[in-house]
Amino acid sequence: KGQKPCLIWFTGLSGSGKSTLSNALDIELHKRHYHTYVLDGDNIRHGLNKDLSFSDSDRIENIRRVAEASKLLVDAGIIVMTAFISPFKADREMVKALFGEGEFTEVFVNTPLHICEQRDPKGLYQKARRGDIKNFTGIDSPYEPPESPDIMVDTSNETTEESIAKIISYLEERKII
Ligand code: GGZ
Repeated sequence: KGQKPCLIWFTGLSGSGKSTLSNALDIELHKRHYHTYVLDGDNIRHGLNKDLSFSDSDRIENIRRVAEASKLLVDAGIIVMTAFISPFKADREMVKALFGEGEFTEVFVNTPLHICEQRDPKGLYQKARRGDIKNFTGIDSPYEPPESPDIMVDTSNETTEESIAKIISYLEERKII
């Protein structure tokens, strides 16, 4: 199968839809017989990175390790998708710099904060508003939006299928898939 191993990096707030989209894209690419893997909080923050908190410096280290792990998987020939808030522009640029031309695609999941906060599937925003959780992204910890993402989606005004179609067209146009 003519697959170009690469990294598809989702960035956005908690509750923006990064995990949903990366998992839906994973299913779509599997159907097309590509070898893929998704890295997200569930398989990274509970394992490799379980020693890390949500301080600025630990978020930086979280993203650095995710980038290095992604690089190994891409070297092994896999299409990797990652779903981390990755709030800092400098860290996302560091990730991009680890990869060659055309090997890195940044997807900005630009769902507005008020929608993420309404969804609040784990009740974390409510806890953050009450002060029960400190350094919560969008509440008392910054999110630096990408200025020129390769792809921008907003799960509050498009369906998962529409967002996935956008990403698939981009990958096809660039001959990544
Ligand atoms: C942001 C937090 C925090 C704080 C716990 N700030 O919606 P979720 O629950 O499942 O996704 C969030 C996840 C964010 O981890 P990342 O590794 O993606 O963050 S970063 O890229 O900034 O390192 C949220 C949960 O962890 N969570 N505390 N204080 N999100």
